Amino acid sequence: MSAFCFVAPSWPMDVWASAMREVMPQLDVRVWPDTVGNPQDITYAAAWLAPPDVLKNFSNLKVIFSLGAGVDAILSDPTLPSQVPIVRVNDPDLTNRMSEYIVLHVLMHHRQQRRLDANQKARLWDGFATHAAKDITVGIMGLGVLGQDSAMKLKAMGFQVVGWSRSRKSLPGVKSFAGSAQFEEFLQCTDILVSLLPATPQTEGIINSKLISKLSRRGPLGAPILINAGRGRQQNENDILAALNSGALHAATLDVFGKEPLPKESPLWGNPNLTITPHVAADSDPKTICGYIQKQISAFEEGGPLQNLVDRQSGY
Ligand code: NDP
Ligand code: OXD
Repeated sequence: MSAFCFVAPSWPMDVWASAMREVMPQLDVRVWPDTVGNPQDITYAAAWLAPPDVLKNFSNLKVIFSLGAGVDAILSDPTLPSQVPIVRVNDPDLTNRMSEYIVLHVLMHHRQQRRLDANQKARLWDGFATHAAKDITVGIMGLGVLGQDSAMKLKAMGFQVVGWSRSRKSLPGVKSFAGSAQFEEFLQCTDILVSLLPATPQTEGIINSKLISKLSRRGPLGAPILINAGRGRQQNENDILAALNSGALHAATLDVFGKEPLPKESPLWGNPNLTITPHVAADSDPKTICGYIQKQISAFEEGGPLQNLVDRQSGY
C-alpha cells in the first residue's frame, strides 16, 4: 500500500486533495486527520504548518513535500523523521508572485503612494517632488530563488540593486555581498531593505534597531524603508515600531509576523507609516504546486533524483 497524505490543517484541504487527484488519478490521496487511515500506508506527505508529532507516525514515509518555499515550520518539529528527504517549493508561479509583491511595495514607497492616498482623502492637490529609481538602492537580504528574481525585476525598473547572502552570487548588474563580514557594507548602501531570508537560528531577530541604524540615509526620502516578506521571526517588532515613530525608518511593509495572524491588539496595526499584509506575498497555488509534486513523485518512482531538497544542516 502506498498513499499520499496532506497535513495542512489551516488550508482548504478539499481544494488541495482534488487538485492532487486531478494530476495523479492513480494516487491514493488522503488528508490528515480525517481520512489518514493507517499511518503506515503513507509514503508521501505534503505539509504546511503541520502540528508536531504527526509526521513521525508515518513510519514508511519516503519524501516530505513542503507546500511552500519556507521549511522552518517542518524543521521545528522535534519528532520529525530524521532520514526522510524534504523537498521545498521552487516554482516560477510562486516566484513570480513574490516578485510582483516586492516590485509593488518598492514602487509604492518610492512613489509615495500612501501619501498620495492620504492627500486624495483630504482633497489635497499636492504635486510634491518625485525621484528617479536610479537614485535609490534596493538591498535584498537573501539572494536565493526569490531574491534573485526580484533583484532582476527591480533592476529592469531602473533601481540600483545589491544583495546579501551566505555565498557570493554573480548576477548581472547586481553587487553581491556575502556573509557576516560584508553585512555592514551591504546595509550602508541600502535605501530600501527587502528581506527574503529563510527563518533559521542565524537569521532570528536580524531586523532590529542595530540593523536599522546602519542603513543608508543618503536616499532621496531621507530615511530608509523596510520590506519583510521572509519570516516574522527575523524581525524585532518593537524595534521596527520605535524606528517608524522616531523617523529612523521612513516607512515599512510587513507581510510576515512573529505571531500570525497578527493579534488585533498589536500596536503595529495603527502605525500610519506601516503597510501590513496578511502573509500573502506569494501564495501556493493548489494546481501549480500539485503539478510540481506530481513531477517529483513520477521522477522519483522512476529512480530519478528529487529536486530542491532542503539542507537540514543549514535549515533551508
Ligand atoms: P532560497 O533558499 O532559495 O534562498 C535563501 C537565501 O537566503 C539564499 O540566498 C541564502 O544564501 C540566504 N541566506 C540564508 N541564511 C543566510 C544567512 N544566515 N546570512 C545570509 N544569507 C542567508 O529560498 P527562497 O528564495 O525560495 O525563499 C526565501 C524565503 O522566503 C523562504 O524561506 C520563506 O521564509 C520566504 N517566503 C515567504 C513567502 C510569503 O508569502 N511571505 C512565500 C515564499 C517564501 P545562499 O544563497 O548563500 O545559500
Ligand atoms: C512560503 C510561504 O514559504 O508562503 O511559501 O510563506
